[in-house]
Amino acid sequence: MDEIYRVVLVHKDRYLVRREEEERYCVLAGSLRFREEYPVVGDYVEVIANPYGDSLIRAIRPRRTVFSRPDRGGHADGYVKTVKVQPLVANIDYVFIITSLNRDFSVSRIARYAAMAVAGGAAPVAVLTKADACENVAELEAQAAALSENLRVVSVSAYTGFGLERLKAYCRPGTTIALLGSSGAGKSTLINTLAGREVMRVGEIREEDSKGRHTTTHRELIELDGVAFIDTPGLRELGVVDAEAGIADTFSDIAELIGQCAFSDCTHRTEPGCAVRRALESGRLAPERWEMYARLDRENNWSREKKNELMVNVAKWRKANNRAKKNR
Ligand SMILES: Nc1nc2c(ncn2[C@@H]2O[C@H](COP(=O)(O)OP(=O)(O)OP(=O)(O)O)[C@@H](O)[C@H]2O)c(=O)[nH]1
Ligand SMILES: [Mg+2]
Ligand SMILES: [Zn+2]
Repeated sequence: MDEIYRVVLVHKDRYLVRREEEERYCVLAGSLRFREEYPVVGDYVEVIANPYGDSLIRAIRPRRTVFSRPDRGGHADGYVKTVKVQPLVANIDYVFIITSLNRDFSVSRIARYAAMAVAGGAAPVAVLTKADACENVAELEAQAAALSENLRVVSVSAYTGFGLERLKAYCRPGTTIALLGSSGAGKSTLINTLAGREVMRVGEIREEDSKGRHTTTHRELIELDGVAFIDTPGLRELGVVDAEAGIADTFSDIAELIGQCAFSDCTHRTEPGCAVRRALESGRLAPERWEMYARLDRENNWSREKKNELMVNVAKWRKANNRAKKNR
């Protein structure tokens, strides 16, 4: 009989899975490997238990939500051949976008995470950390809140406990919360604070640029009082892919304007009846905001093209492979 477990940690090709208190290590069934279907932390999987060694993951349950990123195969912008969609965590309710209230604070970065969270079906919450070390918390909080009417914003300090009560409103039993953001933003510290003990290792940040040193190296699911938290290693940068809905939801005001343009394929440059231009000229839409949107939109389109190239390549390969088989 197959049992349903949840993936809590991935170690190369071994998976630590948990069901209630019971944990076991698993490997993937050949059929999954063949189809290149790899479980991620947060996935529910069907397991054939083996009392003598590694158990077997036979199938991945359909994902309710997912947080993904574009994988550019390690290439720099100009050299990217193809973009793949890489799921990082699955079946999450909230994405806590962990951003420190220091030099590392960036609204456009929050926008990327928010767009990708919504794109995968999860609700984004901007969690602004280290409020104790910041003199203009209210100002930065207002900047983050102005990003999107669909984004919730909470400032916290793990040191003083400031804001933690507001954060606990999201931590209902049965909820899964992924903590994502740059290295050194305080993801692991926050989990430790919520746990009231050290469950995750915490690292120092460099004074000169407020950046962290990638202390957390694996994505890991930790359960605290029925709430599943997924700690993740800091991401250097987050691209966008398949994010149309997420971008439109984050910039709902701009999506609405675009819907009012006279031409459905308006490029918002010189066309008559462009609602975006009108809003920019009247000052109703700030140019920085438009630029932030436009950059994400361009990047998302670029990812889509690169992704399609990948599909074309796979199709070509299949065709060639079939031809070779026939000729054999
Ligand atoms: N002043 C202040 N510092 C904090 C707070 N929370 C975390 N820090 C510090 O920030 C540094 C980085 O914290 P971590 O929790 O390791 O950061 P992380 O996001 O898990 O980093 P990675 O695991 O590398 O992705 C540590 O030196 C923490 O002590 C806070 O609320 N206030
Ligand atoms: Mg960490
Ligand atoms: Zn227009």
